[in-house]
Order: sequence, then C-alpha cells, then structure tokens
Amino acid sequence: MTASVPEARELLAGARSVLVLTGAGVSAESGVPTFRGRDGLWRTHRPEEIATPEAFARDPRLVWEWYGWRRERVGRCRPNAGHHALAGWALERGVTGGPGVTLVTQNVDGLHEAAAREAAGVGDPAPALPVELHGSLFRIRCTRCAHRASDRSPVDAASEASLPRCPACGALLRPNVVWFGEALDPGVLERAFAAADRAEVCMVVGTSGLVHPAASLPLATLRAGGSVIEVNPDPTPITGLARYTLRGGSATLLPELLASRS
Ligand code: BV8
Ligand code: ZN
Repeated sequence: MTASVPEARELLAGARSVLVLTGAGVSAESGVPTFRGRDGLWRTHRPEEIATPEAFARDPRLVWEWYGWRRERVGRCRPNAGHHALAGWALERGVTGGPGVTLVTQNVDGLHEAAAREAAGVGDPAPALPVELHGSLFRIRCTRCAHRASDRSPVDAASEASLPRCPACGALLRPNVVWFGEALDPGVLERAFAAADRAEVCMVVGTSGLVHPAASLPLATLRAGGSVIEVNPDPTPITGLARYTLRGGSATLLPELLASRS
C-alpha cells in the first residue's frame, strides 16, 4: 500500500538485515537514461538487437558503438542524493554493527561504487559497495582468454579494425556486462539470493521489475517471511508484493527515509 516515509522508516529501523535492490531509476536523477522511460536507452535500439551475444557476434562494431556512447555519457554523471543516502546508511550500519545492509544493483553505471568511496573517504567503503548483478560499463573482458580489466577509455567504433583488442592474445574485447540470454556470475547470484533469504526487508528502488533473475530477489525475501518496500514514482509488478510503496523520486525519498536519527 502507498505509505508515508515514517511508516517505512519504522519498518527499516526494526530490520536486522536489509537487502536493497536498485535499477536504472536510482540513477535517473543523475542524468543516466533509464531503459524503458521516455528518454529510454531502448528508444534507439531494442534489447534483442543489441544487448545480446548474438548481436555482438553479428555486428561487434554496432554493439561497441552503443556501449561507447553509454560509457561516455554515463562517465559524465555523478551520484545523486539517493546514491549518497544509501551509501551513508550502509556504511553506518556496517560500522555500528547494526542491521546488515546488502546493496544489490542491476545498474552498470558505477554510481553506487562512486558514492560508497566518497562516503567512506579514507575509511573502508566495503559495507556500501554494491553487488553488481549485470557487470559494469567500465570493465572489459576478452572474448577468448581470461583477460579482464577496468576501462574508462573512449571507444573508437569507427570500424571493426579500431575496436578494442586484448593486450594478452589480440582477440576482440567486449563490455564486461551480462547480456540477455547470458547467465549471471554464479557467485554473484549466490550472494544476492543469500542476502534476499536472510533479509527481513527488501527495499526495491527504481526498477521496472521486468528483468530476471534480479526481479525474483524480492520474492525470495517474501518467501523467507520478510517484507518489501518499493520506492518508485510508477507502479510495477513489484507494487502488489510491497507492504509499503513510496511514490516518488529516489533522490528525494531515500535521504528522507535513511537520514540517521541524530
Ligand atoms: C538469464 C546489462 C539464463 C547490459 C541488462 C520471460 C520471462 C522471464 C524472464 C525471461 C523471459 N524471457 C527471457 C528471460 C530472461 C531475461 C529477461 O528477464 N528478459 C526480460 C526482458 C523478460 N533475462 C536474462 O536474459 C538474464 N539471463 O536469464 O540467463 C541463463 C541461465 C543459464 C545459462 C544461460 C542463460 C540476463 C538479464 C541481464 C540483462 N542485462 N543490463 C546493459 O546494461 O547494457 S538488463 C537491463 O535492464 C538493466 O541492467 C536492468 O537490469 C534491466 C531492467 O531495467 P531497470 O533497471 O528496471 O530499468 P527500467 O528502465 O526498466 O525501469 C526504471 C524504473 O525506474 C521504472 O520503474 C521507473 O518508474 C523508475 N524510475 C524512473 N525515475 C525514477 C524511478 N525510480 C526512482 N526514482 C526516479 N527518479
Ligand atoms: Zn585475450
């Protein structure tokens, strides 16, 4: 049901363990285009056309052109107040030994990590670092050998000849993201579902709840007897499962929801 922030705050404060699942909506107010919104990323391309291994095999230049454009555009974005509120809250819980918070994101924009490092300063950012279910725009891996690395450099997708190549074996590099039809990393999945199973609250922020297995995480918390809070301006398939729904933007709602009592 649509709820007030104080009610949701109460539920969170009493939870020993919390899973936070975020989607593109948490980065919308940083200027990162969402997947299915008005300025959605899929406006120019449909997922099947481009975020799949088949598309990459068929036309690696087109796929790298799209990822290069996204890397350049997202690389200019900064965490918003919602990212910062989540990072500060997770660090506070991690340090005070309060309820454990596991942040799991579907996003590949690196903004949760940036917020965690900013919040931690010279301290340990670990409690606020996200489990990245779908990888990152700023990491690459080789299509042939085990080479993988961080990479924030511009992509020259003018021709196949100028596409990024592996320094170790010379094969084509690819974005280290999970495409449709590709399995998620088993260790990452295990960590995410273990957090969902032990969570008393799963807070779902800024996702349309359409992509699996990510969208099954709140169901796992419900099955284990926990509750769901949804933060989203619009209804989603998760709304019906939520004990509390906060209708609005996460950059406004998360700071209100997570501000420490003091
Ligand atoms: C797999 C990385 C199996 C790449 C992405 C039929 C039924 C169920 C499942 C399937 C099916 N057919 C196929 C499948 C499987 C498929 C799937 O789920 N398809 C869907 C589309 C039906 N899943 C897969 O293929 C996964 N792999 O299943 O493998 C397997 C097993 C073994 C061996 C081999 C194979 C892989 C899925 C990962 C795909 N990769 N991204 C890249 O980014 O380029 S998915 C991509 O879209 C994102 O990462 C994200 O996860 C996903 C969903 O997007 P959202 O984050 O939810 O964003 P969206 O725009 O949709 O919504 C934004 C929301 O924010 C909205 O609700 C909006 O209201 C809200 N919002 C807007 N502004 C704000 C806001 N909220 C708060 N504040 C605001 N200001
Ligand atoms: Zn290689």
